[in-house]
Amino acid sequence: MFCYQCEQTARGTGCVTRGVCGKSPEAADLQDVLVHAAKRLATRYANVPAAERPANLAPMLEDALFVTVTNVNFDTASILNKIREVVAAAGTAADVAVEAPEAALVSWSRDSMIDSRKASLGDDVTGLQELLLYGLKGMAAYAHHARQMHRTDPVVDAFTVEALAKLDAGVDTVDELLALNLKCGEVTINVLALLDAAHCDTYGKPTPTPVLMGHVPGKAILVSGHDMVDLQALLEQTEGKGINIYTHGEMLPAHGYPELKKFKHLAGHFGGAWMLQQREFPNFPGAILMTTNCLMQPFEDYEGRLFTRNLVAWPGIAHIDGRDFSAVIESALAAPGFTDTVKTGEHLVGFGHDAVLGAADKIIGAVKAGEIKHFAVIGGCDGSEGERSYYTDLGTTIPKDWVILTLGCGKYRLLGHDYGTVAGLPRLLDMGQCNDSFSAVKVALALADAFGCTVNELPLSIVLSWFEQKAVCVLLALLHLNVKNIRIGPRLPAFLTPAVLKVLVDTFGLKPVGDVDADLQAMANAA
Ligand code: FSO
Ligand code: SF4
Repeated sequence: MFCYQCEQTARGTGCVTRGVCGKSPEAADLQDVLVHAAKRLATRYANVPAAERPANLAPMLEDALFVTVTNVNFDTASILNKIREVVAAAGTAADVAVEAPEAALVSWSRDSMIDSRKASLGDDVTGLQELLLYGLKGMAAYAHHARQMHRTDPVVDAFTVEALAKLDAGVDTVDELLALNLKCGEVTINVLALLDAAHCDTYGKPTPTPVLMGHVPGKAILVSGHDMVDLQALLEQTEGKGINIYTHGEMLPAHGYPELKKFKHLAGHFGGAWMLQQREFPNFPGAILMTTNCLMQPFEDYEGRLFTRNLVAWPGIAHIDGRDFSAVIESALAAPGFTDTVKTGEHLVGFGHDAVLGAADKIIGAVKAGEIKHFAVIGGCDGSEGERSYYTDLGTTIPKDWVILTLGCGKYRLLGHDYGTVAGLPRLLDMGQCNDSFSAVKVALALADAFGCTVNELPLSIVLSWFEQKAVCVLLALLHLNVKNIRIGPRLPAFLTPAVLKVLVDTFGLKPVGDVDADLQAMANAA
């Protein structure tokens, strides 16, 4: 195996024996075959007019890519099924045997491919090809969510086919690859807008809502991941059954949606970000449902109460096809449930673009009066490295007249601190999941409009914490919008070479996070 697609990659260079994430070499190699098959499938239809392509082409490509995103699917049997499906659809275009795609590993492996690509194309081109592939994976994950809510966009579907086919053809010029990466960012904005509209139309616009961080007595189900439709179905199926539903990780923002918070048994939130699950899940006395990433290797003390859904899978863990959650409910009823009440705090969610822009006059007035000096967007993914304390230190050091906008599971680095208020507004505004970075973009564009300037001229700094491929597509989206001086950390992507980084630094002022005080000073000076 060789994998360097996420931030926690081994030694900062690549996982070669087993993923730091727990991915086995067999699963890693099969994921590479799946990506390869997806590229071949895209090639088969690249020259077919969009209207004549099979209806299942775009969802099949999306799912194939989403399966290979970090912390989604670790199950070789499930990945093999996907390979067979994609290879069958690719027909003769695929050079992988339908009956035994494992055999493809003998002649085709990512190891040799990366090495031979590096040897023939150079590190820069290979790195840019990978950047595009990972951007596509992230975009596919969000497109999958939108599709679950029956929202699709032909531009997104067409770009997925076009970009995968280009990668299959070995697109090899730095300029073309940079353009394709920025195009991936542009199309990501379409996807984020689609998903935002799907969530807001279906569940109502998020409104500021305090969430109990803790639990109350009673049977319990914990829902993790990003899939609101799964959560809604579970809330409906558990109504009146004496089971409380708790959110975990990226499900926290669900409490802000009117059509979800109306369920009285959506009782609170349990735990911190994804990487704490092996420590926290043993203490959850109920069933646990992983709707999407981030899944870690399950421990014995909760694996019997753990369920995966949709594309998420771990060998031997019960998987739910469709949205009949009877097995999860039975498991919750059989488990002891909570016997006490614990309240570790309260967290305010629900500051989507509508809620923030609803206070636009107040915000603009406060900026003009000098009460609000700066906006800092601090968000993205969380992860387990100690260096991520940078984000906590940054959030708690930021001057009292700065407003902090946060989103994604990176927000957990900021929770547990009283940020107070500024100009009558909470200083920490939780905009939602990582996909709600669309809200941050909308707010930034609206502020720029109100002040008659560009986003880069606003007193606004963006500090991203990245971990997996969804963060890659969000970064590409911001670069497409020509947002400059984004700080990114805790480490730079292993697949970006110094030369490619130099292009990003020279063109966009992209910079790694550094020392908190020096970074704050630089942000203040840039405003
Ligand atoms: Fe986090 Fe995981 Fe939402 Fe990612 S839970 S790390 S960017 O999958 O998707 O923010
Ligand atoms: Fe390693 Fe990340 Fe790949 Fe897992 S996804 S194998 S941790 S680089």
